[in-house]
Amino acid sequence: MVALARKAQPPDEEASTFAADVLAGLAASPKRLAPKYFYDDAGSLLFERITELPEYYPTRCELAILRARAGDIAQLIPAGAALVEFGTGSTRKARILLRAARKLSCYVPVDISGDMLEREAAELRRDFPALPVLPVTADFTKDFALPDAARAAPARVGFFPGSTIGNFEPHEAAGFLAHAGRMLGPGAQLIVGVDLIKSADVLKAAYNDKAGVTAKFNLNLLKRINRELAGTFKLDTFEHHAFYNRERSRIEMHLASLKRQKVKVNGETIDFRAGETIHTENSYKYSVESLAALARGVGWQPAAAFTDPDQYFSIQVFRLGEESA
Ligand code: AVI
Repeated sequence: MVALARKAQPPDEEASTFAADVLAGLAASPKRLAPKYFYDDAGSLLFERITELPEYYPTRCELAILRARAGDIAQLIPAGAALVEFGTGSTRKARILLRAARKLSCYVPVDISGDMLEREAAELRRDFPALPVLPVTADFTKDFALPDAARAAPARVGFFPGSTIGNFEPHEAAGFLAHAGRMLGPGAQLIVGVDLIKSADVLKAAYNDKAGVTAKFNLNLLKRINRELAGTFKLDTFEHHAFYNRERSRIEMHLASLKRQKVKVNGETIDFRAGETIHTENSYKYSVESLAALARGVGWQPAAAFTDPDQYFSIQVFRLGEESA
């Protein structure tokens, strides 16, 4: 599903980047692994299961906002604009916008996973026969070439749902927003789905589900290292930890070693103290204002913000350029 900042590179290079990143992360203090590595095939399926969990509200809330407010969002989109989705996994959310915004000139889903993109594009073409669907296989965090039709459109509107922005460090999130502005160009808009700051109990429950799917998702990273990098992690000696760091407005996910132990990865030995953790993910939560401040800092002006009745999640629309008086 989410292809967080993965590299568009040949499989061999991708494998050696994974190996180098894992070894560097496990040699660091504190130990860390990048969340982009969660999403192998098994991890992507586990994430899909997470989105259906009763405790995991973000996907449900975002879909509800999109369904309720697609007409309002569509009204903000200039006629003839190209819709560019950054990191499209499934097109489920885009479809809601596409149904409401009938005057788009084309839809450009961008993702690292070309196979999935082509499958989704074929289905979309069947369901929206009048809409040119122009997939681009690329790492959406890096520069990529937009199709001619999107470049020729009177404006480009970015779509970045799923609170994927929350998995970036704030400086990376600002960097991504600036990059999106450069890619989309003058007159652009950006529609961003962002999880909101809320009660720690609701947040903690969402990342510590009773069925243990999030724990499996987290531990799957060690399984992946065992499989792809000759790792010797014993999964029953590591435990999923997820907690809310209030000062930094983020859920942190860690894998804690239940004992002192040595683990091998690609022939290198890594020592763990009992209780030592590998930090695997941050999921930052924003307020409407704090995201707007970040976006303003790199040239975007807030145009609208939509939330669900509980104010759990938001869809925020930004425009490039001067703030209107
Ligand atoms: C993809 N991303 C927005 C999810 C999140 O909530 O930060 C990933 C996730 N991690 C644990 N559960 C879901």
